[in-house]
Amino acid sequence: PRLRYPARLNCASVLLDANLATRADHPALVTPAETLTYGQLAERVNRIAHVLVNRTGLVPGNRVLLRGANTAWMVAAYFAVLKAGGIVVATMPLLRAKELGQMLRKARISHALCDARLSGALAEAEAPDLRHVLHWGDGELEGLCVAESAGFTACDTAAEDICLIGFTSGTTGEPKGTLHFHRDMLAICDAYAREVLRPEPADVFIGSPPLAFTFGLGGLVLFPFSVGATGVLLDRASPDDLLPAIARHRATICFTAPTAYRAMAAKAGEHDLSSLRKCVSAGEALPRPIFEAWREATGLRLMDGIGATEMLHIFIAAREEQIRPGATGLPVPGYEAKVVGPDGAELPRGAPGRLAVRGPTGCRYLDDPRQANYVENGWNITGDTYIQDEDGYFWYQARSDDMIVSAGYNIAGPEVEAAMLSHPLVRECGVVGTPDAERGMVVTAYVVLEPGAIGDAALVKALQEHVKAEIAPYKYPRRIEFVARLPRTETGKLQRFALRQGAIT
Ligand code: 3UK
Repeated sequence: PRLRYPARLNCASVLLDANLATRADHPALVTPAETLTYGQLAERVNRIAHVLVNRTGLVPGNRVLLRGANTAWMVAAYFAVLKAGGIVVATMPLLRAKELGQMLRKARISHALCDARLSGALAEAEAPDLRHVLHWGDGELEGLCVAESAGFTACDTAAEDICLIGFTSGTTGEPKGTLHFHRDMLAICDAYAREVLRPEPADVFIGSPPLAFTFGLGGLVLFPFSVGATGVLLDRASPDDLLPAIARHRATICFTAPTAYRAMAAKAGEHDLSSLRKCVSAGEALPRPIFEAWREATGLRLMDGIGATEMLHIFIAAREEQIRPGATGLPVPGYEAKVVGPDGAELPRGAPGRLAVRGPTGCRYLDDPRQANYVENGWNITGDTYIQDEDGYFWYQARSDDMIVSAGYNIAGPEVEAAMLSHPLVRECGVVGTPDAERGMVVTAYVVLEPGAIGDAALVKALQEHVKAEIAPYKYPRRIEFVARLPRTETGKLQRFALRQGAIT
């Protein structure tokens, strides 16, 4: 791919304004509340940018917190900040005052634009540098916009000016802010989207991830905009919301997490999903049974891809015709990946080790000593254990901290989960190691059953036998607990630390 960019560029101009010449009347965003063409969205962006500059004195480099659900105002605010040369700090809607305060202080945030429905937690957050807060949804920002002009000349930013601070959905410790450049926003479109996803201008993108999660930012906004296509934003995006929305909007490309595909596969027959042509799964490993269930339900091969907030978006994935079910895929063109040992030396094919990647995007933490843990000799160490096969495909094993060492064996929880999920009565499953006097750790499976199934001793036995028949018998879960639901983050990831601590209902 071409990943060389001019020394000065503003990603908002390149991704949004570039569509005005030929696609001004094409829908850019469709939401339950409104449809905005590229022309209409550009106007709203420009008015907000004027408000930021004229009313709040924003200067390039100021950091602006954005807080809202997936709406057109959120996207317009995002592009307004970028266009004015500010730095976006988008935050998850469910964050509370304490977490917002940590981010506001860490990134010394001076400005905030906030959906009025979510203003409470922001107002309570402790933030000495926060000087300007404006709300949309209650008429405040809307009113200020009316007085401003609809044209705004983009700030002449450098390609390597920071435009985004993405906070990681860290499970332990203080949240980490990852810094990304204007050119990084284009690089993920030119690498993953153009080379692997290959969208077209007529595509209609849909999905569940929040725009504050870079998976959602890319999949619902940057990728469609990079080809002048349409992004559908939903205010609620559970699997039960997503299914009818795909049918209603005739969506063609879907972005969500593996568990959502699993849930949707079970009900796919009740909806017209014939418009779909590509479905991307990321955020967590894609177990093969979910790949098969989705193929059976829709005829489509799920496109798995591993991404990370540190890397901005997906860096290992496969084009549909190259997919190997069960493998994550091949390095995205423009990226290199390898499996390394503790000393950083590449391991032979077939050996499990630490995943190392480098490419046009990479990890730069905002003022954080953990930078040295993530980047070693220019390679990003994502914290995942992988195997690379003879043909170059990468096979996910587990988060490196999640490998279970039981009686001397190394066991990857996700492999056991996939085996469990291929049993018809298992709806969801999380496998972790729990302490055991004799074996050090013992493989423990937390299981959500399909409705109507009864979690008794006979089923425990049947599930254990099922796993022993699917994978090496020593990996079978010696403990199985039936639970009503599994603890998940707002980005849909299983919270393994909560499972390990037994903090489940
Ligand atoms: C895990 C996967 C196996 C993996 C993300 C797409 O998930 C995203 O970013 P986060 O910072 O988490 C990163 C970590 O999540 N992971 C993600 N995808 C996969 N594991 N298979 C996968 N397909 O542990 C990784 O290190 O929340 C995903 C695009 C943008 C993103 N930020």
